[in-house]
Amino acid sequence: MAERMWWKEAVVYQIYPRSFMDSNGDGIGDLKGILAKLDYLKWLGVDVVWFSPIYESPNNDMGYDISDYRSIMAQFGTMADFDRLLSGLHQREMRLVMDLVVNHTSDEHEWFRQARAAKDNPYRDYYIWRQKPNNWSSFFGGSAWELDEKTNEYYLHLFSAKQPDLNWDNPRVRAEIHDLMRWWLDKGVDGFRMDVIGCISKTPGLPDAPEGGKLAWGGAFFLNGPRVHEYLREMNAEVLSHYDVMTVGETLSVTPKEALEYTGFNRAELNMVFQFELMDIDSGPGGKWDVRDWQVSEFKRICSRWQRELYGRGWNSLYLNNHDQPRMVSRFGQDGKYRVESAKMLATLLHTLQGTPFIYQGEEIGMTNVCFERIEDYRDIETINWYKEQMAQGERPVKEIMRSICAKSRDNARTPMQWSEAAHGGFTTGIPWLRVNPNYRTLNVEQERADADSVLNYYRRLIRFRRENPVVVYGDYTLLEPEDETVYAFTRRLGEVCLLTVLNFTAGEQTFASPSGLLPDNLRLVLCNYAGGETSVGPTLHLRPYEARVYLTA
Ligand code: TEU
Ligand code: CA
Repeated sequence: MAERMWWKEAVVYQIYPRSFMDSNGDGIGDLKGILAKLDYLKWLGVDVVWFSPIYESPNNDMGYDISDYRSIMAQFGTMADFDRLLSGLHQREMRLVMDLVVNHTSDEHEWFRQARAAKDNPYRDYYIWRQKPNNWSSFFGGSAWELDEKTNEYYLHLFSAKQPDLNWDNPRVRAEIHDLMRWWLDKGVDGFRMDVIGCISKTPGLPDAPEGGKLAWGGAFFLNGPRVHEYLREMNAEVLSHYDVMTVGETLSVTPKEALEYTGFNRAELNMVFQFELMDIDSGPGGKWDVRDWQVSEFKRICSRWQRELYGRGWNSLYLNNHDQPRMVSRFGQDGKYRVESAKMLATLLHTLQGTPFIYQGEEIGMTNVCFERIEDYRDIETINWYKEQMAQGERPVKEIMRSICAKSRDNARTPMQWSEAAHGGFTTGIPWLRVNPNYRTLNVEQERADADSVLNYYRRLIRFRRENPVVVYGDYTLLEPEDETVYAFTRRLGEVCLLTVLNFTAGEQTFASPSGLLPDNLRLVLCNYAGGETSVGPTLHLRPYEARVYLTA
């Protein structure tokens, strides 16, 4: 059994502060709003809360463009509000993980203001400058280079032009980052989620991407780059190892083998990373907007590879959605007739795989994608840029463009939290910065709290179940029937204890031939998203649409 650690046993809840709870009617979620909901989080049973960025920011990318790492965004509140929030969490025995966005800053950060002022400014080398851009495209469309008129050179921005990349090869930059991390840790925060941390080391010389025309994807030269592990080991030695914290790195396009280089128990880098293989399952060759069908066997293959390859050597993070992804129930389940059943089925997967589960706000009530009809209703820079680019190219009908946006826009996840059937879901008394999903009247926290069979109360049960059964945290993993295209079934074992999860991934009834010979005969049903099912494991299981069952040795 792996060494016991609090962050392995924890369930994490991600808050997107802008959309969680507005306390003063300006339509923007804030820290006082979160403070008012701490008892809700405690009631739900989560152990750790992660805040998407709350630092001072011009909000070009909704807080992922930071202009001051040591102050709170005025729209969200004050440092005093933050201190109250941190102690409120700690009093309730919950911990706080902050978002650390240090691949880039805002162009309004003091370092960049200085850097762009003159070529010989001492901050110039905090960023990455070239007389001529290379051919890399940015994540948010267009070139990854912007001409800065004053000094007539280009700076690198892997994201928007208002997010210049920091130069991690400069030891002064690294020291500054270590300092600001210590500053938050000394305040008492319990760890960091590290934004695109796999992008911090760029290949020297910044070579052109070989294929493609004028602009091309340069990922090979900055994803898991040459010095990334050196920088993380240094960060660990300088900062992290001096505190009892958890860390999770966002690493685009990592394989399990690469993930072990970040999270291996003997590596002294990070505790876990977010992988994207599962998130890419419905993306075609044209990237995320090129939506394609996916197969249950493929879904199982991806999950199982991560389960097997990290077991005993590193640690998995588990997530099915976040602030950048569509709502899991709309994407992997069904948000119509079987919304409740399929949300619970996916929740069962999230809470019984090996790894630390991350719940994204609203997931626990089964919130769905939104699909605004008009582009004007979207706020996300990635969505808006892509829309403009597509319209300018004029190759795709607008209907088709909007269909992709409906399926994949990040705003699907960012519509305000649905607390009650009051106007705007009880999120604000004013006009929300992003429209609330119109289904809030029948889909909200208040209703689900009162309903014993709700998605919300099912999440509570799952969280408690995980806490009470170490096999869920530390047990090994075996996939059953890999080729079955309808059912995902697996076992977890720890010593004599065996857990069996069986999930129907379809809207039809299915039968599942259980390899009963391979299973202990004292398995008893402990969790199910339907009432009145088979309580023991016979040779054939009859599953209702999106049925989820968990059995445990008696
Ligand atoms: O996301 C990294 C990232 O690559 C995403 O932009 C992703 O490609 C896209 O959202 C898929 O739709 C992180 C943050 O989570 C995201 O919110 C930020 O916009 C981005 O970094 C820049 O900081
Ligand atoms: Ca507010």
